[in-house]
Amino acid sequence: MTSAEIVKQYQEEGYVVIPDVIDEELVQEARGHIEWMGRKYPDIRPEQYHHYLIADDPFWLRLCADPRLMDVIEPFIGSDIALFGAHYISKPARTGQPVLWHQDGYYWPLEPMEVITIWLAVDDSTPENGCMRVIPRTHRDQRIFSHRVSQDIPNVLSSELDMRVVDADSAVDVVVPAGGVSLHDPYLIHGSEANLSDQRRCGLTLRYIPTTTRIKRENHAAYLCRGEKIEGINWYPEWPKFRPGDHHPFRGCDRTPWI
Ligand SMILES: O=C(O)CCC(=O)C(=O)O
Repeated sequence: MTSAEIVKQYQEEGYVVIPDVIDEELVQEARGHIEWMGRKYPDIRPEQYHHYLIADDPFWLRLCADPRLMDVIEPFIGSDIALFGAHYISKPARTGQPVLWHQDGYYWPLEPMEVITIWLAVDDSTPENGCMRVIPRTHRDQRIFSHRVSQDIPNVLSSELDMRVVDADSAVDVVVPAGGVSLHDPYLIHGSEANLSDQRRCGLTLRYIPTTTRIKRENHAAYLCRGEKIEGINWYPEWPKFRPGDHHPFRGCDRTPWI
């Protein structure tokens, strides 16, 4: 697919899949990172490795700022790019929790809602192990529907979209091979099933904003991944230094810059 075709499909359907974005070695490093996180945070479910944990995690930041990911999103949001959110949703085999239907924009204090998600497949993501499912074209009205707290079954977000607006029969599976990505729009209705298979399904969902988008949440860290930040808009803490023994080791961790 050409870059123009990727943009067109994203604009028309609300999502697009791009296989083969990062190399196998980086995928392996990300898998090692997930295992390392499991040891470091034994009390956190692996579907819940959230953005706040990135502040002291050089490998995670290095992964999020990978130039191949930046090249994918630059046609959408321009060349001044900040990371606003990072969340590994690693669904263990057999017990992986579902993500109920939702729209990301419902959760985000962004002004304007100019943001794009890259969902990076750390494992092959298939219908069997609980790949993402989307309802194409539901982003078109740029409208956020009501959501409610939902804890009847264990689920990653503990909330869901008002079911009256979900036509689950029109949902499609977003199959992404490891190392590939899918992109989706903040207004698109999407979710994923539980993982009852024997294969883990790990994905890293990354939210990027142009540096002109304001995060209206106090002390929410943004990380500049390409280009320039704007004074007075958002808080950019310093990136952590790699410390052997404290951090997950990776290619280039003893150099600056890492990539
Ligand atoms: O990883 C999943 O199953 C769901 C991901 C998702 O909802 C998102 O990236 O916005």
